[in-house]
Formats: sequence, structure tokens, C-alpha cells
Amino acid sequence: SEWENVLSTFTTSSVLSDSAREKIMFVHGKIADHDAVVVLEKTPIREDSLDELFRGSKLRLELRNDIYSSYRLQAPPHLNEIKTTVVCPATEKHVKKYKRQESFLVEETGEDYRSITLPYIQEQSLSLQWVYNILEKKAEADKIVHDDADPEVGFVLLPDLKWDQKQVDDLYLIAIVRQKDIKSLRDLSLEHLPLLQNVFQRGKEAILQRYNLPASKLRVYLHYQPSYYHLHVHFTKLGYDAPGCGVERAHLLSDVIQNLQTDPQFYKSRTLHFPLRADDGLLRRFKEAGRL
Ligand code: M7G
Repeated sequence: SEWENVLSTFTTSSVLSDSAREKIMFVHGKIADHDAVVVLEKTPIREDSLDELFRGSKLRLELRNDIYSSYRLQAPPHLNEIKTTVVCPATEKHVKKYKRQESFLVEETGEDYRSITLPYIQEQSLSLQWVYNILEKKAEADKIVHDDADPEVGFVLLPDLKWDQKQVDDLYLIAIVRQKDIKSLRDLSLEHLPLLQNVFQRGKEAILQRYNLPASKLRVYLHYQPSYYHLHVHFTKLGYDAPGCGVERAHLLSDVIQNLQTDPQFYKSRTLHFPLRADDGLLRRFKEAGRL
């Protein structure tokens, strides 16, 4: 592995949000003249590193009282790394995405989707270049866990940006479908059932094979609204609540499949609820339309 020094010139503008409990911090700043967002996250302690941790660390006693003592432990550097994600150049949307903000639950009817949401996402949403790079194997090709090249039901399954793959405890993969014209849940209808079933079935099988994690340990879901309007499915380990992934946006893939089986128009006609941040342009559109 190579070492880089992209962050040596990083200048901090502000902390967008942080959580002592999740041990994560989102920082806005500049690299050269470009806006950048840097995500710093302390990673879990790995069980398979415990021996090395106990043997190779230095301990400084902080207090001792009866049977209780507390220390500061200085772990070997390679056991004490900080997972770091850099977005550069970052757009204003990226900066907003990571800023701690009050959010509001929006009620979107099928008609609201067509008259408010769709025009908005057609005008402005985050670039999908990273998605196309993955599908065309121009990036992250060595990380692919399952590749189904079928143009109709095919998809690429690979580790999510948020997962460092060091431990299965916080397993997080995404399946990116090969069809390019499905923006979100709202575009789904009966014709997509074979695709969804394929992603569900093959995705679970691939994860069992690679990580020895059975379907009963997986949470498989889509986000609505997503950040990126190219259909993708999240696979996370049950019980691991990834930072910034609230329940309000999650739709279990198994429910999505059943809903479409019951009613092919389900996602075109049903009212869907989701939270939007205070400074989200879409929230403003809902307000302007008198829907909030
Ligand atoms: P989403 O539901 O559109 O938005 O999910 P969210 O980020 O608000 O949940 C997109 C998913 O793709 C997220 O889980 C991201 O962490 C992941 N992701 C984003 N990018 C830019 C990349 C990338 O470049 N590579 C990989 N492997 N995953 C990414």
C-alpha cells in the first residue's frame, strides 16, 4: 500500500458535525483552492488484533482504587488508524449533506413526486460519475464482490465507501444495478421484479460465501430519498447502525418486492415519508408548493 500526503495542505474551515459516541467528525476545509470535506472516523477494535494490542502497547496508569484501575493505552500505530474519507472538490451539496441540521419529515404523494421532486432532482443532484466508474470497472474494480453483467437484471456488489472491510461487525456493501434509468424507488414497477429478486438472492449468496454471514444477519434496504439517483441497494450487518442512516429513509428490499407484487403501481402512487434537512433545496420546493 502507498502513503499519500493529500491532507498535509488541508486547511480547516469548520467542523460540520461530530459525534463523540460514534467517534466521527465531518470537517469542511480547503485543499489548495478546492473545497473539501474530510470524514474522520475511529475504527472498531478488532478481535483478531487483541493479542498484538495487549503485547505491543504501552500503558500509562491514570488511577488505581481498590480493584479498579484505569490506563491510557498507546497502541502500535497500525492498530490505531483513523478511517478517512476525502471528497474533493466538494460541491455545496456535499457540504450540506454532512452538516448537522434540523430535519423535517416530508409527506410526498405520487403527484408531489412528479410535480415537485422529479423536476428538482433532474435539475440538481449529485454527480453519478463514481457509479459509472464502478460499472465500467474504471474504479474500485479490485473490490468487487459479485459482478452480474446481465444488462437487465445485472448489478455490481462491492464494499460501501463507509466500510473499511477490517471487520465483519460493521459490514456494509452496496449493490449497484446495471440499468441506468432507474432513479429511485419511485421508478420501480412490476417489470423490475426480476432485477430486485436477483439483487436480493445473489447479493445474499455472495455475502454468505465471502464473509460467512447468513441472510438472517443482513439488513437489505433502499433509501428514499437517496443521495445518488441511480438505483442501489444497501447490505449492512443487522445490528450495525451506520452513521447517518436513520430509519426514516430505509425501505427493506423484501418489503419493496412484496409491495410491487401486490400492487405494480405501489411506488408510483403511494405517499412516501422522508426527512429533509433544513437547508435542503427540495424542502424549500415543498414549502413553496404549500405542501409543508
Ligand atoms: P444513498 O442512499 O444514495 O445515500 O447511498 P446516503 O449516502 O445518503 O446513504 C449511497 C451509498 O453509496 C452510501 O452508503 C455511500 O457511502 C456509498 N458511496 C458513495 N460514494 C461516493 C461511493 C464511492 O465512491 N464508492 C463506494 N464504494 N461507495 C460509495
